Amino acid sequence: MKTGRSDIEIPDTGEPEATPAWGLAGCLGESDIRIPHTQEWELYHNSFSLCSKKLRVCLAELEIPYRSHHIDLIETGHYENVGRAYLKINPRGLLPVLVHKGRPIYESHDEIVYAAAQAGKRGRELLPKQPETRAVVDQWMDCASLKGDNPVQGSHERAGHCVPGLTLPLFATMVRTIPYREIAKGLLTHPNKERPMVFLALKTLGIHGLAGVTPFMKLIRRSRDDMGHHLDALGKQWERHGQAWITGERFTLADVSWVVILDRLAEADWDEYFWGEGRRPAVSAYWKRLRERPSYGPAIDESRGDSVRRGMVQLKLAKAQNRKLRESLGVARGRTAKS
Ligand SMILES: N[C@@H](CCC(=O)N[C@@H](CS)C(=O)NCC(=O)O)C(=O)O
Repeated sequence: MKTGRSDIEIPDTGEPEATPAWGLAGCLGESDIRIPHTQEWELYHNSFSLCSKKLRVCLAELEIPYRSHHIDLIETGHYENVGRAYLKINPRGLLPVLVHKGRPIYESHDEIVYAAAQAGKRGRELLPKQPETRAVVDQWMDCASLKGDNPVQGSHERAGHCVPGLTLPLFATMVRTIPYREIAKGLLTHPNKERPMVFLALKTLGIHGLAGVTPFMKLIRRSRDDMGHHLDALGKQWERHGQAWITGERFTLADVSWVVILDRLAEADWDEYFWGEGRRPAVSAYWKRLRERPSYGPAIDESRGDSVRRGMVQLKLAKAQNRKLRESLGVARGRTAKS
């Protein structure tokens, strides 16, 4: 598996071939897109992006080798995802995109199902056919997904939609060293201007200014409370079967979808709040098991770039120094999550 960077070079292929694609592309009328490729599987992804991590874990678990195209996001340096070259791969400027024999598959929850469906026996293990087990996989995969156009709406229904709000403090520390001119490029070219607007606001406010902005704080608190309910529900899975993984003894796509959620909570310094000091012991034990899987290191931990690591340190420091910030996030001493 190659995980290094690769600049995208997309030759002009003239008229696209009429080949159906999976995922949202079909709904958007982009189904004719064909991507020049040299390998059966290629992945356009970003080291920090939640949905990209899901694909890297999935492909590692399925033992599918792929050609890696690392695309920067503003959080990791600059808006490569809305540059001309990448918009030819995904006109919405979003990551990840899985390319199979030149066909792009969009939407990470569809991509992992597609990959498993192509992966023979190992694929059937990760995506069991047995209807009751499959229903459990679908339920937890869906809960961890980011669906629709508004990533911060629907946090009550899906843990995936709690993630952007809970990542705001980390975004604020990561964007600190990104020049304003890079964010301005996003304001000009991003298909969804709200996204660069949020980064502009976070850059201007800084982590210490975040606590004073009511709409941001409301979003964080709502995401935090909804995530708490999702984790409580997740913990109940182990009351049912007491085995290692979400559906029982087998690691499935449900676990692929959840390892990245728990990793982001840890990355954005929420792990102590949600499962520290004996809170949610089943979730805490599950998180430990997830980190022990051979896929976790290469697909997630070792791919974490310097910008993320720096942002994580800055965030802990800011919280240690700023009581108002801690109190606004609900993580001040004595105001921790319920057991
Ligand atoms: N529903 C999509 C969500 C894709 C998405 O929002 N990706 C984020 C990274 S996790 C992205 O590309 N953001 C780019 C930007 O906001 O500029 C999926 O599951 O693949």
